[in-house]
Amino acid sequence: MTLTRPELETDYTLSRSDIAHFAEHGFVKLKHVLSPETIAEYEPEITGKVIELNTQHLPLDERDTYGKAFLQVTNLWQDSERVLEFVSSPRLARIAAQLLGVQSVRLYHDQALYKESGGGVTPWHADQYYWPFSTDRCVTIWIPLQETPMEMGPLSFAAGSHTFEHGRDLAISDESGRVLQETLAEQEFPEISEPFELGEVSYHLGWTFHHAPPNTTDIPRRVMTVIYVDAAMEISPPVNKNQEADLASWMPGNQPGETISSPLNPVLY
Ligand SMILES: O=C(O)CCC(=O)C(=O)O
Repeated sequence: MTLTRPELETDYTLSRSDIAHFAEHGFVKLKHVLSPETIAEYEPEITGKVIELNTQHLPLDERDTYGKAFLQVTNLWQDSERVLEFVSSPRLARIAAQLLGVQSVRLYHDQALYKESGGGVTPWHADQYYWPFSTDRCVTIWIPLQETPMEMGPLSFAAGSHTFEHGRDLAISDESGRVLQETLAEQEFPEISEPFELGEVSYHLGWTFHHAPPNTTDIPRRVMTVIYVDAAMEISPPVNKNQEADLASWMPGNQPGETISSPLNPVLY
């Protein structure tokens, strides 16, 4: 495929300290991964697809906490060649493979997470609660499509919490927010809550606890995410209804015990 922006294909130089930071803290923030030009080229297509495919039409004050946190639109790549270009970027996938320390990564799925103006907190949680995977080698890239100051709700992390097992059974909810706020503070995991520059992205492991503040600005917080898994990942038996739903939606035709191989999970690097 020929990309409109060659930047999506070229290598990003990850330093040893970036890789060490990710291993130690379960996440890393990286500046200048995408240029303002690349973001400007893909943001309108991603935003257009979010508007077209969004199914959440309730006013904010009639939604639950999860519903207030963001508009969530998944696998945009299936609806847009342009989004497919962005999501299948070798530059972004190679960073994922290097951070995970694996030879090759597959796409698990993508999702746009748009925190509307007035949108609420994203409660504390770990993503892998939702995913039936046999190892922890899975990672999300969080890509803000604008500069993201604190008031807009940047993603924030409990540094080092990827090895902490308490609370891994909690879905995103008021309860996960309350319980984890208390437990993570007791454990003294430092909370890293900082703005994102334009072009800065984060990568976090499936078990790293994270949350985000509300968006108190009058501009929507536009974010694209891509989830990568070790290409050799074996599917584990689902341990909750959400994992059953994820297996059916994101790995159609695959069964527990198999290595991921569905048509929705191409190798990206
Ligand atoms: O964008 C957000 O507010 C939450 C994002 C998140 O939880 C994730 O990307 O795993």
